[in-house]
Amino acid sequence: MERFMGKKAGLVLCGLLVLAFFCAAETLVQGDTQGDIILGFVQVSAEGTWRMTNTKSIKKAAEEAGIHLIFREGENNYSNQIKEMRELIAMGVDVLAFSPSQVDVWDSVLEEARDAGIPVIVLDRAINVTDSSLYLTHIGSDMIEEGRRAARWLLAYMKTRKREQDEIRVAILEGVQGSTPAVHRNQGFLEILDQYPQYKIVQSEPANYIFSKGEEVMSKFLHLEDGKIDVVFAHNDEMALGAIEAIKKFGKQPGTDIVVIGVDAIKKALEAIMKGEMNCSVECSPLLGPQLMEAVRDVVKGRPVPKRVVTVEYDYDETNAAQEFPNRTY
Ligand code: GYE
Repeated sequence: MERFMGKKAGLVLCGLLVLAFFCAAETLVQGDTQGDIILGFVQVSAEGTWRMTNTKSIKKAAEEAGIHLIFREGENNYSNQIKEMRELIAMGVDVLAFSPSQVDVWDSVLEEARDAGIPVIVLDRAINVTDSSLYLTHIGSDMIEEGRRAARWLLAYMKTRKREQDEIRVAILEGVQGSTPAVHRNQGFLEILDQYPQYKIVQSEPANYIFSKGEEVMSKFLHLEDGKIDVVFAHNDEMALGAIEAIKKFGKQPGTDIVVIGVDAIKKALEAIMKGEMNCSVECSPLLGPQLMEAVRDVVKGRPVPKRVVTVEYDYDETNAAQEFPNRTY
C-alpha cells in the first residue's frame, strides 16, 4: 500500500511538474511575444565596408538585446527607402529607424510615422526636416566636424613638410551627391581651407563612396591637371584607396607626391597609412548597433532619450595607425 501510495504520489508529482513546466513555457512564450519590441530599420544600401559593418553591428546588437528586427534596404535611393518605411509603418512596428540616403526629402514620410504613433530614430547620417520633433533622436557622427578635422590635419601636416609652396592644389572625391557625408564633410573641409588662400580646390566631383569610381575619377583628375595635384581629400576611405591605385598607375607615389586623406578609418586604410601610401583617415565609426538598441529600449519604456548622440572618434595617421590596426575588425 505504502509502495502504491509512493508510486501514486510520484505520478502526481510528475504530473504537477509537467503541468508546471508547460505553464512556465506558456508564460515564457506569451511573455516573449508580448514583450518583444519590433524595430523596423531601413538601411541606405550595401555600398562598402563601412556600410556592411554597420549592418552587421545592427543585426548583432538586435539579437543580443532580444529585439525583433525587420531589416530593409534602399539601394542608395531615397524613394526606395521611403517605400520601405511606409511598409514598416503599415505593419505597425514599435520603432522605426533609418539611415538616410539623402539630407532632405523626409518630411512627409516622417509625418506619416508620427500620425501612426511610431517613434523614429535617425541613425548615422543627419537629416534636414522642417520640424525636428518629427524624429526622436539622431545617433551618429558629426560629419561637418569630420570635414574640419581633415582640413585641420592637412594644415598641420603641410607645416611639417620641408617643401615651400605658394599654391597647394587640392582635389576632392565626393560621396553621393546630396548625401549627408558628402554635403557635411565638404562644408567642414572648405570652411577651414577657405581661410587659407594658398589652398586651391582644382577638382571636385562625386565618386559615390565606391573604390572603382574613386580610381576612375582620380585618374581623370590627374590627366586633366597634368599630374599637378598635391592633395586628394576623399569623403570616404574606399574612394581614397581607389585614388591610391590611380596615382600609382599615373606614375606618382601616393602618400609622398600626393597627400591622401580619407574618412572612416577602415582596416585597409590603416594598412595603407602603415605602408606610407595614405596619410590620414578621419574615423567615422559604423559600430552603432548597441547605441541604437539602447535608444529603442528607452523609447519603448518611455524613458527620456537625448535628441543628439554624437559618436566619439579619432584621427589616424603615421603616428598611431599601427597601434590601432590590430583592434580594427572591419
Ligand atoms: O563614411 C561611407 C558610407 O554614412 C558615415 O557612408 C556613412 C558613410 C561612410 O558609405 O563609407
